[in-house]
Amino acid sequence: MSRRAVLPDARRRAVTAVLGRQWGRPPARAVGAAYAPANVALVKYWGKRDEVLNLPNTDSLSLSLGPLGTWTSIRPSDRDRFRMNGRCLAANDPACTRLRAYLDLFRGPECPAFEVESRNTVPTAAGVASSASAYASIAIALDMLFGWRLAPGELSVLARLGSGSAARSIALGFVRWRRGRRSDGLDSRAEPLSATWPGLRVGLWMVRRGAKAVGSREAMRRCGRTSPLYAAWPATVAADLREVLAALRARDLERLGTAAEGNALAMHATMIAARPPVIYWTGATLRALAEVAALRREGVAVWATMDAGPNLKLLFEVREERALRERIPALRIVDPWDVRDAGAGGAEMPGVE
Ligand code: 2P0
Repeated sequence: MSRRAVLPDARRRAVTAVLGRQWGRPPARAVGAAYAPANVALVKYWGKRDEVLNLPNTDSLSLSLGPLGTWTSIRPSDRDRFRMNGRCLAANDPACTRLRAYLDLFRGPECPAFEVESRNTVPTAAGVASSASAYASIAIALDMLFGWRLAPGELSVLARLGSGSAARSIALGFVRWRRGRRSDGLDSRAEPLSATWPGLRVGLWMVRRGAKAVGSREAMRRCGRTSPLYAAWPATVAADLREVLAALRARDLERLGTAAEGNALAMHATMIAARPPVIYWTGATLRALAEVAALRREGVAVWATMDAGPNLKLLFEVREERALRERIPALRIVDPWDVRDAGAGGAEMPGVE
């Protein structure tokens, strides 16, 4: 194995060694099982200061998607077996390679391999990233399997080593992921905010299905290295973060929506200016954005955010549900605070009774 192949895991392993003082000990129980929600960023994570440890250039702030997420169970095994949504993952599947490398961090003599079963409650084609809820649920399930009893902030660090946005999926509601300053990233962790907003809803508006041409990892990297607009991104995030925090304190949807929508569009602007450009938008995306603006002109309080893809996530309050269902029949409406359908794993979520 080349030196280059070994080094990244050595750095991730150093982090797990600091976190858990008992790695390599046998599992504490036969199975660890947990649920974690997906999340939608209102202020986006876009660009890394460290690609191995998934350390971001800026803070970000998200809202978890309650019943949409991933339920994972993990058992010790003699060889790795990964099932996702009831199907065995092929050994050469990129998701399998990534998971195997992550689990390498936790193998020991008594636990050389793992049987992992994951079920997404997010429809695979819902335009919601599943790596966030997948790695958060895996981190929580491993904590339960090994009996580490890590604090939520430590679980966030562990989840981040699998996928950056997973750092935010270890809690429900509004979550802020702090960039941190340390090179080992131990201070780059997410924590739930005390703000709640029971009437707030998220609408998933799929305008196009199918795999994207450029993955978000590559898109982020390309923006950081080549986009002339990326230099302005950290200041944009700082201003939008202040706005969103103030909006949450005041429960001011217009302020929240304006900041979140502007932040998403600014992120896409950095992509469009990258060389070569990353353009996730289609004609349908632009028509949908125009429809959101038209709805606002008609007095419907709704704003859009978008991630690394062509689809929209709408932000609105429950009183607008009827108008939006009428105008956008395909809209899938999510109550971020409803975890009743999340499965028994909901009981494993920190902060969930
Ligand atoms: C976010 N996205 O804040 C941003 C907005 C996409 C657009 O986090 O490489 O899958 O695993 O750290 O977390 C998608 O990136 O990337 C993402 P990795 P991740 O939600």
